[in-house]
Amino acid sequence: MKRIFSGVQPTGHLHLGNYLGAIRNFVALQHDYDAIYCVVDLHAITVWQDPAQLADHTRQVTAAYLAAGIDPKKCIIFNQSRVSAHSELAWIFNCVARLGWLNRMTQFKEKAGKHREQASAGLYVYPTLMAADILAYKATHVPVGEDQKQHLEFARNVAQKFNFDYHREVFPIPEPLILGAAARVMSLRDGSKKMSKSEPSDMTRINMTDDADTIANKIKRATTDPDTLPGPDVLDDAGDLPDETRRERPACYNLLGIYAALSDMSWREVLQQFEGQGFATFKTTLTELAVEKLAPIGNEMNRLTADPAEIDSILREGADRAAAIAVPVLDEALDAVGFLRN
Ligand code: AQP
Repeated sequence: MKRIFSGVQPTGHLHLGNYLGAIRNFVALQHDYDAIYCVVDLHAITVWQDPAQLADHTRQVTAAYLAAGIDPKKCIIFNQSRVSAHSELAWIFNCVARLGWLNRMTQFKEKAGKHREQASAGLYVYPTLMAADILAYKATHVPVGEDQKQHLEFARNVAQKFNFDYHREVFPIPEPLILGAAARVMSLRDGSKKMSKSEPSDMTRINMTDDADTIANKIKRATTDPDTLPGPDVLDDAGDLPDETRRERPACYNLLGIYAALSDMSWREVLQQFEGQGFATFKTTLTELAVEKLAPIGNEMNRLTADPAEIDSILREGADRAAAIAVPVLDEALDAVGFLRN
């Protein structure tokens, strides 16, 4: 049986990047895999989260999963903190993983920034918790974008070392599921920064729950440059956009990339369609498409979160189903380590 595990952190307003880079893929994968989709609230608190908002953000991620089309009967949807096997296994993995492995993690360096001494210890050991998330379910595959490849490699190393150290094949080695050229959506105000939930300015992102007027206003005010839109001659022989070309006009290619992802068109088709046009016309067409694709999802998210009883019951039931898989796996690990348990 092929099983995937993936998650989204409840750290703020979900945006177009979360949808195109993650949630939309989750919807597609549920048909081919035994899928477990988690709202990773333990990961979220590696950076300060306001307790008054954490529950609402957790419900918002759940609402996004459901509104985008994830079927809670087919998949398991739950919030991580309810299944304590994640934390218990993570502690064991803290003792299996080596400091040298953690020191190499680029995401810690990026997120901790210049104030490394002030970062939480949780942020530093984030990869061991992620390894526990995946391995507690013996997931065979993990959908990963570029930014998570290193963490998956870490989880594979943890699984291998645990099996070796304790002389038992408890954990299968999970494989990455590379999702084609995943859209990396950048900030609307700065094409060199990724669109992000925790960025203070709301104008940098299109939220999944933004209404049509808000989407139109944000796209209208999105940063552009003075040139007209490029044609397909900027692509390489394989039809891809070279990184150095993207860096020359990051805001322009970000908007075109969003259009390509939302319309399911190739770069070539999009560039052919808009070659030589000004940004004003293109932005109007992009707004229409974004509203068409996002409004039904946003409306359903608003309906679900207005009365959270349905969400709460899906999360409760999902946690029971998740624990039914994770607890026996944790037991195997505890036995392998040699803890006295009877
Ligand atoms: N801008 C993005 N473009 C494409 N994919 C993105 N993802 C996030 N931002 C973009 C994907 O969304 C999933 C969930 O991410 P996460 O909640 O684990 O946190 P993140 O990657 O750190 O996302 P954010 O939105 O930037 O949150 P904050 O601000 O809290 O750090 C992942 O699959 C991610 O690749």
